[in-house]
Formats: sequence, C-alpha cells, structure tokens
Amino acid sequence: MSPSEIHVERHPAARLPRQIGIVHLGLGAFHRAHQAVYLQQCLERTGDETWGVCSANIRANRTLVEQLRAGGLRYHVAEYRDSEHLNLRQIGVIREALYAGPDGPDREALLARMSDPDVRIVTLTVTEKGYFLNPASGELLTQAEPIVHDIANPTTPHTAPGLLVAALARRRAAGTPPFTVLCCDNMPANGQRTRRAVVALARRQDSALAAWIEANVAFPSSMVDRIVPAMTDADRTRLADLGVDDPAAVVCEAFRQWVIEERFPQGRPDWAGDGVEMVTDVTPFETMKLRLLNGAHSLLAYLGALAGIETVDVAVARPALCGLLRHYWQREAAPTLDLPAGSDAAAYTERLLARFGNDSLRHRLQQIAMDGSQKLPQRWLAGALENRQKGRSQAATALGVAGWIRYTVGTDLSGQPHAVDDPLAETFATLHRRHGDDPAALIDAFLALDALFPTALRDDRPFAQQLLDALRRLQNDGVESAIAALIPTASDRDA
Ligand code: NAI
Ligand code: CS2
Repeated sequence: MSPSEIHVERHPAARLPRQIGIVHLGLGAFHRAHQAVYLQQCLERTGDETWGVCSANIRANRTLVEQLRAGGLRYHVAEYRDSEHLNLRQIGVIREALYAGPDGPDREALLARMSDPDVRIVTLTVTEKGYFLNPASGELLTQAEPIVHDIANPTTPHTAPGLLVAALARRRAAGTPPFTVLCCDNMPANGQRTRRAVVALARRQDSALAAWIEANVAFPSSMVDRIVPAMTDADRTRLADLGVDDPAAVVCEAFRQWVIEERFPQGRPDWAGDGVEMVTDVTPFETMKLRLLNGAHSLLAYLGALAGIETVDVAVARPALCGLLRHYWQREAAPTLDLPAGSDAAAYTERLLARFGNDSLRHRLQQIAMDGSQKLPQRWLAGALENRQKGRSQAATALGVAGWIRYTVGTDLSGQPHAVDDPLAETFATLHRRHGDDPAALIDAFLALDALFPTALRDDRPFAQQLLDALRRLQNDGVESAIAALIPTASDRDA
C-alpha cells in the first residue's frame, strides 16, 4: 500500500501540561501508546494541566531518553485501524525523560521527582520480570542479584521495587503523603503483586517503613490492553514516508482499553471521560484478558514460531492455528472465567481474531515468545490447574506447553535458530543439554520448575503424559499435524 493510498487522520499539535503529577517507570513502547495517550486526551478535554508525566527508564535504553529530549519531549503515535486507515497523534504529556539505569546519571533526579508532593501517582510498565517475583507463588525473589543489591543499598536502588521503597522512605521522612502505585503490566492482581514486592523489600530494609507502606500506600490493580509491537526500521521507514521522522514514535492498533480499580487517595486524573473504566474489582477483566487474549497470543507465538511463521496476522490466518485458538477459547479458557458483567466470551474472541488479523501491525511472534517463564503461569497454567481439577479438556494448553518447551531449544522445527529471551534461559539450556535425547525426562525436568508449575500440575501424571505426546507429535509430524491429531475439532472450525 503506497503512502498516498493510506487515509491518515492527523490530530492537532499536542497541548502541554504545566505541572508533573505522575512519574512513570519503564519508558517503553506500551507506555507511550497507552497511558500517555489517555493522559493526553484527558488534558485536551479537561484542561487540567497538573497531570504531566516524568517518564524514566531504569534498566536500559538511554538512547530513547536522549531521542525524546532531542525531539522536545514530543512524539507520535500511529494507530493503525487497518492497513488503509491510520490515526496519527502527537503526544506532549511527557514533560521530563530520565535515564536512571545502574549506570545512569538521573537516579537522584528521579528519586527527587518521586518525592515531590505534586507527584501523586507512580505508574509502571517494567515487564512481568521487573518486579522480581516468583511467577507461580508471587513471592519476592530475595536471592536475585538486583534485589540483593537493593536490600543492601536502600538509597541507590537498581530495581523498580527498590525505587518505590526509597522514594516512599523519603516521603515518610518529609511528612509528605505517599503517592499511589499503579501497575500497568500484564500480571494477575497486578496491584497486589506490586504491593507484595514493595512491602517484602521494605521489610528487609526497615520494618517500620514496611508497616507504614502497608498502612498508607494504595496499590490499585488495572487491566491494560492495546497491541503495541516493538518498532522496527521498516515501521520507521513507513512513518517517514508519511512525513513523520520521529525516532521515538510508536505504532499500535486503534483498539485500547484500561480498567482501573478506583483507589486513589491522593486523587487522579478525570480519565473516565476518555474511556478509562473505573471499577471496584478488576479481577474479572484481568483474568478474561490474560487468558483469552494473552493466552492465545502465546499459543500463536510458540507454535507459529516452530512452524517458521514470523507475525501474528500470518499465524492466525492459518486454519489449523485459528482452529486451535477457537478450541482453546471455547473448551479450555472460557470455562474457567467469571466474566465481567455484560461481557460475552464469544463476541470478545471474535473481536480478538479481527485484532490479531490486523496486518498493518506486523506483530512479531518472537516478541510475544519472550519471557515465557514470567507469562505462562497467568496465561495458561492457572486455568490448566482449574480444568484439571474439574476434569475438563487440556489438549490445546498441553500442546502449547509442549510447543514452548520445544521453542526453548532455540531452533524452530526446521532447525532455524532463534534467541530464547527469558530470565530462565540458562536453566532451559541446561535442561535441554541434560535431557535433550529423553523427552520424558525433559518433560519431568521442566515440570519440576516450581517458579512456573504449581505442585498439583507438577505431580499430575496424565498431564505429563499429554505433554510428552504433544512434544513427540510436534517433533515427528510438525505443528499442523500435531494440531490435527490432538485437537481433531480444530479443523472443523477453520475460519
Ligand atoms: P518495551 O520493550 O518497549 O519496554 C519495556 C520497558 O520495560 C523498558 O522501559 C525497559 O527498560 C523496561 N524493563 C524491562 N525489564 C526491566 C526490569 N527488569 N526492570 C526495570 N525495567 C525493565 O515493551 P513494551 O511494549 O513497553 O511492554 C512492556 C510491558 O507492558 C509488557 O511486559 C506488558 O506487561 C505491558 N503491556 C504491553 C503491551 C504491548 O502490546 N506491548 C500491551 C499490554 C501490556
Ligand atoms: C503480548 C502482549 O508480548 C506479549 O506478551 O501478548 O504484550 C499483548 O500484545 C498485550 O497484552 C495486548 O494488550
């Protein structure tokens, strides 16, 4: 599609806030295409200029901070409804960009900003692994090196929980009310999990501080949704062809959703007028999204990648994979859900198929396949446990888990190599070296990973056998034959 054929709706230059009221940790693509867009719209609609954002990277990507500064802290969001319709927005709500990585110059500036009484909310998108929690139990990983560092060095933290504790300690000492902590990462009960990481770390530094945080700091949960692929050079080129030469730009789908628990003792932007849903309990929304959307994404990611497919839209166009998703949704995921009032799983998943089919996103399976050890417990395994206990089908989930285990070898089924990007990558490599030629032993070794598999699943022999059968079929017959064999109905439901 040539640039001239694309219908581009350009929004006017962004209005700028006058005061910073929010600090964001994790200046990634999602933050720029989701929270910042809602805040920009809220500013434009209400005129409330007190909710500007200070956004910081605390681990990597100093370059992005420098690029944003070089661009006057404004950047573009390209929202593709489809390959012919694009909404182009300019965002200006980020009024400060900091790099506070371990080697960064801005940690003190960040802590000072987080201690400022004008700052009433801290939001986070630091990925599921950025909280240093055991994905299965949700307990703080007190042996993880960055956490060991932060326990010993409370005033010069390297981690997100460490920065939150250090800033809250300063506010407590100054008599400044605490900020509200709003996690925007894809974790179950993400507010409670963030609270657990922060309180557990504080307890190892100063038990009185930990008690103060427990008693005074709000950690509302939120469900966040918008597909935002990592930017590629091809994306930058197609934006440049449209006259947008912006290294900090992001591409995303037109759809977006944000459901937030209403718990902001220090106040919050009036963002309900911009489509944010304020609720008392986020759980039904979160679980629905994590199991239906993210669970399906991970199925496509591992099985699609093993079949040598690169992007989501191509994978979901394959009848066998599309049939697998339908089976997973109807037989395995939806039965475990307590849906939000007024929601319909069938309608929701039909919309997901359309969103996944959006070929203007070029969403790479490799990106979704990243950090499986941090993602699969909430996407597949919690539901799997429930289904096992209720004697319900598991075939699609078992095929997914087997596909993930095979994916962690580091090659697809034709031998093409791919990177295994995961905090447990070394552990996986060791297990494949030790048990690579004995699939049954390999399955048992993976099931023994208590950071992922709950005890009941680990000890479930029929489940282990299902994984073994699926792994063998994948290796011997390939992805589509494995789907046909294990989920015969999948082919009946070809899209
Ligand atoms: P990204 O790769 O663009 O940004 C990741 C951000 O997390 C970067 O700022 C990076 O420095 C930071 N980070 C990574 N590991 C960290 C650690 N250990 N400690 C501190 N900071 C760390 O990725 P993107 O797209 O912004 O996604 C980030 C998170 O947002 C996801 O993991 C997910 O939880 C959530 N999300 C993403 C969506 C998407 O479609 N991209 C949609 C919904 C949620
Ligand atoms: C994806 C999510 O990379 C992944 O793991 O499944 O980032 C997904 O795009 C979002 O959650 C959609 O809201």
